[in-house]
Amino acid sequence: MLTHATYDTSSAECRPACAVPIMVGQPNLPGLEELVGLIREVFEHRWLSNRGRLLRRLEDELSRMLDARHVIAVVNATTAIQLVARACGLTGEVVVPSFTFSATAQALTWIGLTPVFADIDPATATLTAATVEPVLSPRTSAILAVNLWGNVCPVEELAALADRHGVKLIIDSAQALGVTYHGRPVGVFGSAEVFSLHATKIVHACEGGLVVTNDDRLAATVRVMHSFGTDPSGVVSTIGTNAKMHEISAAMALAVLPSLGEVIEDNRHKHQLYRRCLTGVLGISLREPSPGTGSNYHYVVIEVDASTAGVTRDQVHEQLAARGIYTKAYFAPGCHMLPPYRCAPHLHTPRPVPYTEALAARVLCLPTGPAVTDTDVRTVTDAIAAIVAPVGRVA
Ligand code: T4K
Repeated sequence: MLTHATYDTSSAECRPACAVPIMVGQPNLPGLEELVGLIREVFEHRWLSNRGRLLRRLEDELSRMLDARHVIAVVNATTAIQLVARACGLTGEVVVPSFTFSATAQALTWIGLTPVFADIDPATATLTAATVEPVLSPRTSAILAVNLWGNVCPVEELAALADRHGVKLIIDSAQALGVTYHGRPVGVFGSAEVFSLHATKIVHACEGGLVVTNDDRLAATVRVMHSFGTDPSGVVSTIGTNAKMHEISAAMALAVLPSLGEVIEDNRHKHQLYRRCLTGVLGISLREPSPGTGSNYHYVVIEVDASTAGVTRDQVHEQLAARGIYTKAYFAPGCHMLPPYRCAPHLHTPRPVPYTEALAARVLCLPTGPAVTDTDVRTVTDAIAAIVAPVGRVA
């Protein structure tokens, strides 16, 4: 079974397939000059943190882009989830997909909430009302849905379900910046959405996160909580934490942000190229965005059908790595199988999650983004075809 373990690429042995490692998750780097220009501003103003001008500029630009009343830039998406959970006053259980990055669940456990895992719709890899309803209980205070790989979950039916049961709907859009849902930018669905600006994300601040909401009260509470519980008059009016984003991170995000549209177009092009090059490779299918989603194409996800391909997903992953091509099984195993949760299925997994388990055994994320060339895409797909051989391709 694959884990979320990292690897040391400095010692990676590169086989003839590629001279330089081709890696999933390589950051979208801005022009150095743009970044230096922004950092120069930071130096000129001698203002490094605590709502500096670059941070305010970043929040304003994102708020316009997402058509959202409030964008609060914070240290990372994990903390953003915790801030929203605290500001919403969540208690007891929160329903989450098992099929997500472990941070979604860990963020809750770390603040004393109990993640309860629901299964996903295998077509979209997101929660639906039908998968959530069976695990709702009198202790449920929220549904935390995830827009995985930028696939937007069915927000209307989840919001209706949440309303019927008197619980909150919060959305983990860590992977979904730049995504639209029926033409509208994601960001303002549910009570709040959170985004990640981690280095591996389409827009990043090295490390960073966003809370986005149209709810004035919720935004005000998150703002107070993210800065030691200090209200606008300077009084510590509640218990908070320190989740402030600093100016150098804001500079990085501001330098990366202008390229977002171009990067999405380029990602779309690479997704199409992957589709063309993988057509006819037996047992390999490329996942497409879910209906209604205007994807950022930041995650190129294939499924390996071992019975047809003759190799398992883990074998494809390992054999690609042996050729200097680094992929990730986002997300295997499902969170319900991670040791902290596996040991207490009565608390976390009241119902089986068969679609999660099936998908977690098949998926593999392939390299894409500005650091990956068209030639790299062909190198990756040729390698996959060779691994799947001897049957390999059909005409
Ligand atoms: N919710 C969801 C649905 C998420 O996907 C995430 C984060 C969160 C919540 C929490 O967001 P944050 O609190 O992080 O803001 C990476 C990221 O660390 C993580 O942010 C991200 N999701 C997750 C999907 O991917 P790993 O464990 O896969 O990272 P790692 O070190 O194995 O790197 C992934 C690939 O990127 C490798 O091929 C190496 C490459 N890489 C990485 C970094 C950091 C680079 O080439 N350069 C770099 O600087 O978690």
